[in-house]
Amino acid sequence: MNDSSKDIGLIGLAVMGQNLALNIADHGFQISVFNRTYSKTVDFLERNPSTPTLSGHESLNDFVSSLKKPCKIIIMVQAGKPTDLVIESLIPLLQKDDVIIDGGNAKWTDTIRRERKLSDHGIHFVGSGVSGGEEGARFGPSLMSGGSIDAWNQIKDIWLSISAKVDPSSGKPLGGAEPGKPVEGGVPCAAYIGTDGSGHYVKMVHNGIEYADMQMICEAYHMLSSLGGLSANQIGEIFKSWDEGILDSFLIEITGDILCQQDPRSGNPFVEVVLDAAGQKGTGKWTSVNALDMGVPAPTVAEAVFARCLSAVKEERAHASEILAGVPIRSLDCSVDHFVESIRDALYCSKICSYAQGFQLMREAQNEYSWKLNFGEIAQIWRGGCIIRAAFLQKITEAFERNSELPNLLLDEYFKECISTYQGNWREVVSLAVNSGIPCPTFSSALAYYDGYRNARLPQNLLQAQRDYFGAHTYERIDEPRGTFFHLDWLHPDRPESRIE
Ligand code: NBP
Repeated sequence: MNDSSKDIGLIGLAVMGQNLALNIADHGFQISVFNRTYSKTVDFLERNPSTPTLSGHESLNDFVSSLKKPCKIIIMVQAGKPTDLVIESLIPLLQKDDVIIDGGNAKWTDTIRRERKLSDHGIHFVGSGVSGGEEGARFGPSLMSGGSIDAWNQIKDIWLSISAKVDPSSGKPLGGAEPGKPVEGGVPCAAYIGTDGSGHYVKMVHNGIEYADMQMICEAYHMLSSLGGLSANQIGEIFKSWDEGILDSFLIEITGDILCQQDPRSGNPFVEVVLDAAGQKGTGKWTSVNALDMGVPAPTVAEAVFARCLSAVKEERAHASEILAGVPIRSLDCSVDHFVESIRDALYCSKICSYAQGFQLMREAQNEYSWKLNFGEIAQIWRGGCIIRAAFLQKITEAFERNSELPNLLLDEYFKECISTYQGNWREVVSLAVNSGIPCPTFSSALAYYDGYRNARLPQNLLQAQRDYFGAHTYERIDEPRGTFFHLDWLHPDRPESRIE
């Protein structure tokens, strides 16, 4: 029925699109859906007969005609070329002030390009990061939207309704939603991030931080197992207890469940039958490449990406393991309880550093792209729905409430105190791992970042001298104003240096 009565349309009925459509319908909005392969639309509608607010169309024309004006259309298809193809097919059917929302994992630079192109047609474009995977899409994702404020105002009611919610006083996620029974009340985990690609940029940094969080957890598991001699089940119980404290988070919670799971086939711990070769879809790499492009130190995210790459060359590693020597595993010179506590402290300190890097990256990006980001609010909307949801994010919101211009999270009073208290254990854990030949790339890179950031003088004085020696790249002096450059004639180093204007 093409009566132009639907509140919103959605294109792309794979897992994310289907779940988001049901979530929107649950909240009482009338929604039309469209999929390139029509049989999937039919199948989807047949599986959800008791959702009266949902309808589907075989032709794109009929789909667009079914929407209230100005039309609002969410695209949930593969990022990249498929997204461009869908946008191209929509342009002739849309009118001025209509809104296209891309909920896929688009690269922020693509979103900037698409927004510019569509604005030439008078069509609004919102690049909205959707976090939380399938479950988030179904029961409440975290939504990070970038685009014009006019476009945001058009979609705001729907976005705030369908997003995850957190308790306003504790900041804890309000969960427990069931199909057809959305969570009532709470603070929505959806916000207007800024113009053009800002929403997708923030979603990308979120994913980069997620890579680091996951790798840190793996390193903790590796050390508890190899150095602590603990079984998967014992480590699972430790993670469950950690979920009650400062590390309280979705990833810690699911790690506890995973480690306590038995393999139904062999009866062994499930985690031990899973091959140690990680995959990746690219957002961690984008974050790291962008950090390198902008010259922002985000080594912990990059190490997490490289750790996946190193894991992926499984056969090569197996071969090398028969050739390359290591060192014996050291035995603990403390109680297992103290060791477990030290790993927890090291994990927390490393996590603080990787978030500090992520927020520094966003700070630099806002200058690069003239965005105005609200960092406290970004941490707040990550509290629910997201894979990285964690109690710890409330501390980040509070840090930016104390000082919205905070240059680095490490300088906030709370985080400064945490690291000051826990760093002894962090250093012990890293040194024990290094001395036992156990790789801990994110724990150790976070520690190097911390030590680098807190040192007023680093050895790059020598590096600048080397650069001047072989390439006449010049150097600044500690006894001259910044921005004044010199070069020494290294063939005649006794001659006075030249000042480079
Ligand atoms: P996929 O990324 O697997 O995309 C499949 C959908 O794209 C299908 O509906 C397919 O239609 C449609 N599609 C393709 Br492919 N090419 C198309 C084209 N040229 N024209 C129209 N439709 C086309 O689906 P997903 O896993 O649901 O993810 C959707 C988006 O959400 C992606 O950008 C993804 O990165 C993002 N995302 C995913 C997750 C997650 O946990 N999976 C989380 C957050 C964000 P067809 O049925 O005709 O083939």
